[in-house]
Amino acid sequence: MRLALTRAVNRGINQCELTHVSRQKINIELARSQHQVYESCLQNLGCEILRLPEEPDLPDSVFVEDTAIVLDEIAIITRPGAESRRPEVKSIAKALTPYRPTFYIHSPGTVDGGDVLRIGKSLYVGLSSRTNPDAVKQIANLVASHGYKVEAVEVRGCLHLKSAVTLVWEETLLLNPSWIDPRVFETRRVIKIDPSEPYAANALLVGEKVIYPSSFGATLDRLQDAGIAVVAVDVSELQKAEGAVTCCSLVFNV
Ligand code: CIR
Repeated sequence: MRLALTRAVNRGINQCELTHVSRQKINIELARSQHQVYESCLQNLGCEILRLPEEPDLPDSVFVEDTAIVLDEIAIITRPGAESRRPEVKSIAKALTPYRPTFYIHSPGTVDGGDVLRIGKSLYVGLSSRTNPDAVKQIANLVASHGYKVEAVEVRGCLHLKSAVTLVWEETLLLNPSWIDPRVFETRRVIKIDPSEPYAANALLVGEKVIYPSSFGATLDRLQDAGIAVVAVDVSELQKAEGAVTCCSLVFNV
């Protein structure tokens, strides 16, 4: 069975962290209904939803991806780069414990799950404003015995590695070349985002389809032209919080 761990949109999301986008008012009701449609898409793609209750005091807590790295063998509970987000991990660790042995990233390491891209047995970890080399070392130690190769990747211009590149099919990446050097992934097929849509590289591959923001029409056309099956969702309100489609779930097999 495939499980998608999510968390309800927080009523204080207007106080969320912002790094590269300027603050715009988020309509909470609309954000909630968009989030529900996103969950329905996950369900339609075969996921059972495990939705955690709202965390009223944690504005960014809908973005569960940043709190854990869930592999087939273990779960690594992160130490998010933004201090305001660190309390988010407690309930996530509790929710993951029945499914995986859990391990923690310790100070001075910081890492957001949005910076970790898994491709088979390779973990690419973005060095961003949220993720530091100490955390990369800790991750490498935790996964070494499970056969993973860990590679640190310089991230520039955007929040997370997965703002710049995501997997949209086997060996196929969707990538913004202004933010990430495609040569890091030289053996793989690369689809470049449309340059008019810099935030368009974040897609969520679930099984054989990709959940993708409907706002990036030009890149969506590129994906479809490349033979990628796309399920488009409107996540405009979550985008105002600098979130997108990978960040609102942790998808794993149980
Ligand atoms: C933050 O700055 O942490 C949140 N406002 C957005 C996090 C988005 N996370 C992600 O893309 N993995």
